[in-house]
Amino acid sequence: MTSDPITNTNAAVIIAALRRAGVQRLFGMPGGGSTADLIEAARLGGLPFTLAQTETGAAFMATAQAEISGAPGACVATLGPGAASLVNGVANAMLDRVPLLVLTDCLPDDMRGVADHQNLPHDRMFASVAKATFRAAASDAGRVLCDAIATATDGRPGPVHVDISPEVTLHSAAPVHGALRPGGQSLPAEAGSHRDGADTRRPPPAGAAAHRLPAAAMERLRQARRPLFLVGLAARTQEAAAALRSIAAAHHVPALVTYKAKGVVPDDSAWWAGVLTNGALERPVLDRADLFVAVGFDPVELLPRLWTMPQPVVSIGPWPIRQQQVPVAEEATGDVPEILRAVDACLAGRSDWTAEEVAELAARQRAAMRPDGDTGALLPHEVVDIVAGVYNGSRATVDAGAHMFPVMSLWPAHDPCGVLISNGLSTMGFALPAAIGAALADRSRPIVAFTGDGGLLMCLGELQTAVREDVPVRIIVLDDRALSLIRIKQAQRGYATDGTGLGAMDWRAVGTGFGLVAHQVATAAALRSCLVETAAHPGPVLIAATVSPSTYPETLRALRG
Ligand SMILES: Cc1ncc(C[n+]2csc(CCOP(=O)(O)OP(=O)(O)O)c2C)c(N)n1
Repeated sequence: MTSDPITNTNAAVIIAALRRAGVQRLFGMPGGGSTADLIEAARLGGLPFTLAQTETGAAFMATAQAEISGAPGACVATLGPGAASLVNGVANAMLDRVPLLVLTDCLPDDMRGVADHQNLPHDRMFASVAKATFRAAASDAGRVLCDAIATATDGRPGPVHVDISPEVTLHSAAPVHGALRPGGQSLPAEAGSHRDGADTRRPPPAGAAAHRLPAAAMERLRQARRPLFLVGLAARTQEAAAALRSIAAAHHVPALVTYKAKGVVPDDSAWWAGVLTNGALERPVLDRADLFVAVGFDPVELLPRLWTMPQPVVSIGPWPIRQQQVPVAEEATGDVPEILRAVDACLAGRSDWTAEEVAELAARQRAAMRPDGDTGALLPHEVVDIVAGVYNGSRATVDAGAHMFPVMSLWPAHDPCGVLISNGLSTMGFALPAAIGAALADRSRPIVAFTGDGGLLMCLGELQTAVREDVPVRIIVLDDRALSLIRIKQAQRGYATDGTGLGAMDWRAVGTGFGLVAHQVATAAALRSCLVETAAHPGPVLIAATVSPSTYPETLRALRG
């Protein structure tokens, strides 16, 4: 005898499987079918649910939680339009290597191939942006969920889609027998196959031979006089960060960090040598190295340009990097901190790098991100410096656009995942929902969301989510009334600026209309005092800083050449 219609159904089993996998919260936009069953089962099963205003916003929120927790995220959407609206969020998880369970409603078996209304081929739709796509059956929903979770987390992490019809969610639960089958069952033909040859093998167990550095790599490390760490997204664990910091200090090995690896080696470390994008700004650092030790490095984070550096690359990561862009001389795959212990043992004493030299190289890069601009106007890098002065130590999220350049070079990150950014996909509309997802996982300190005005307009409805959930998010809008990054590219080609002007917005009215504490400022002094005044506010705050984009072209030139 059950006390409600959901207990002992597949919906409850699915929610229990998500909780066992470490999912902390479910995000989504429901439809009437299986999503309603899942939300009810989540309520009864102790998994909180947060309504987002778009499906992609829900995926970004879940992704942010997954990035900072290390456990998978999960989101739900209805069939047809809901699934279609999820695609950008799923693509982001794919290219940013984030384990994400994507659960969509679908037509029941007897209506597939019969009804056209809202009926899209979800499996083919998600095949290009997910590691795999599954369809749960009434008899094995629990098992399919376990398979989906294993596929999302095995090897190189990524999103996995599962179609679940209401006849499945409401069916009584079948017991789940047997072991998990990674990458397994019901991958419908090509839909479940891996789009780009992503390797889903589990890393070998600790201590296995594959954890040891190849002999040739050991020899290179022994010989290197100027080794340089290239730290990437898969090094974002406390253990890897601790190992890297200790080797850097003991052997004088500087580190370039990718956007997603900001904080693994903190910006205020003596061995922080800059940000790696495959652009021009970090080139003087690369040029002085004689060996690159890539740690958790995934070239998905690089600008799509040829890698022109002649030095050998030794790559260390939790999964093999399959790519053509950066030639890798030797590769060690497995437990990163353990492999780093072997690196530590190979490196001979202190390198030829000096702390003064690294400090000077880093200072030059920071100076290039603070060029002169319109006199009297508030400049983007001033905004970053002023916000950092008040929120130093906070986590930040960053959107795509020209404002991203000063933020990524100047924001002081202290911890792995201290900065969340969509870098593999580089999508707009990420910073606000990601900040909400992160704040829901950790309310202990405010989180700063840096966004352009264009990027915020793409996800404006999530201001309502921030208010409803009462999260301590500080939304800093770098308001330049334009899609500046694209406008610069128009100017470079001698084009007019059609299609990149946004016009003025009354951001204070927009923010207060949604129920936020909101301010619009145009000077450094006003920004500083408004940040200080609102710092203790427990809920969301929006501060639009009217900035001059006059520094962006020079910043972009310095960064990318
Ligand atoms: C979803 C999406 N659409 C389009 C783009 C291309 N794009 C990159 S930056 C940018 C302009 C961003 O404008 P804004 O948010 O105002 O930031 P700004 O460049 O002005 O700092 C555009 C359109 C993108 N990255 N993502």
